[in-house]
Amino acid sequence: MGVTHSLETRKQHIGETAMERIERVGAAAHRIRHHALNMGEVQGQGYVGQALGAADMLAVAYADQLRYRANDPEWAGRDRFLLSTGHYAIGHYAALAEAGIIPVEELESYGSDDSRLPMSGMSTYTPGMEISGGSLGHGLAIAVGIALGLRHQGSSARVYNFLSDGELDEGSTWEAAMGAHHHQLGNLTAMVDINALQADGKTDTVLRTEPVTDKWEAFGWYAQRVDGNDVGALLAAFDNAAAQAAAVGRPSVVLCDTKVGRGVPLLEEREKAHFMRIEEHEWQLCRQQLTAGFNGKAQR
Ligand SMILES: Cc1ncc(C[n+]2csc(CCOP(=O)(O)OP(=O)(O)O)c2C)c(N)n1
Ligand SMILES: [Mg+2]
Repeated sequence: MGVTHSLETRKQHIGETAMERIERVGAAAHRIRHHALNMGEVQGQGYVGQALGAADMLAVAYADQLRYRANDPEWAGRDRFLLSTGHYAIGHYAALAEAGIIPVEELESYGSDDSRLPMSGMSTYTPGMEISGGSLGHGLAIAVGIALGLRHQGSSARVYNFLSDGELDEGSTWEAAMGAHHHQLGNLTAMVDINALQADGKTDTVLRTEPVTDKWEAFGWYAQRVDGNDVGALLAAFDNAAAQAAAVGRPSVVLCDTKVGRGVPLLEEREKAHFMRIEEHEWQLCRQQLTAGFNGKAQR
């Protein structure tokens, strides 16, 4: 089921074992984290913690689930990945580089004048960036419209909307959720990065949105909550979501609990984690910690 769903990217992986699949996607997540650190270093600061936290979600999307053509990002049959959270662009660029949609060397231009990679994601600048999503809470409504449109066209393409937990504060997100259920959009999957953080502090101190799984279910969605830094759990959840969509045609959401700065202990412990300033001498240490953690895990 997962194989036909993402035929375009996964055909070369038919026959791999479940463990090989997890290792392949885990390695992609690791490269995404390295790309994000390298980009962050260009500016000395940025939304690096979110990119590290969401790298496993992004890897599952781009290295496994999404159907796309790297050399033809506007191919009509592509699955659409909509980044609502424009400030997560650094993580998205890292994933687009991993996917081969933008060259890895171009990441160095992140946030610079004349770059195709501005600090907040903009669709007119970057191949593979479907929407300009910095105004939080609009992505899901756009995703609903695109999913409806694709269905009217008879397309088998799917729509994925990447949201943050801060976007669950927005009424527009829940209006869109109702619309998706009303139209029985089985071609729509939302993935929410629950990193328990917002610009103003911890999510439960800004606005208590829990219990989020119950809320999505009450809105008619097929909801699953997983450890968003566990590649195996994420793959299983996305496979379930696709199967559920095919069986009963309702939208699905994967609620992903993640850790800001994941993989770099120095950054996992930062107090001010929404927008990180990282000293010049710390970047190399971050890369070393990331590599050491990944190699340690690979040996276990
Ligand atoms: C509609 C809207 N309101 C406020 C902002 C300002 N803003 C930018 S990022 C952010 C934090 C939102 O929470 P989340 O996306 O969960 O933050 P993170 O996990 O990245 O810290 C806010 C309030 C915005 N971009 N759009
Ligand atoms: Mg958050």
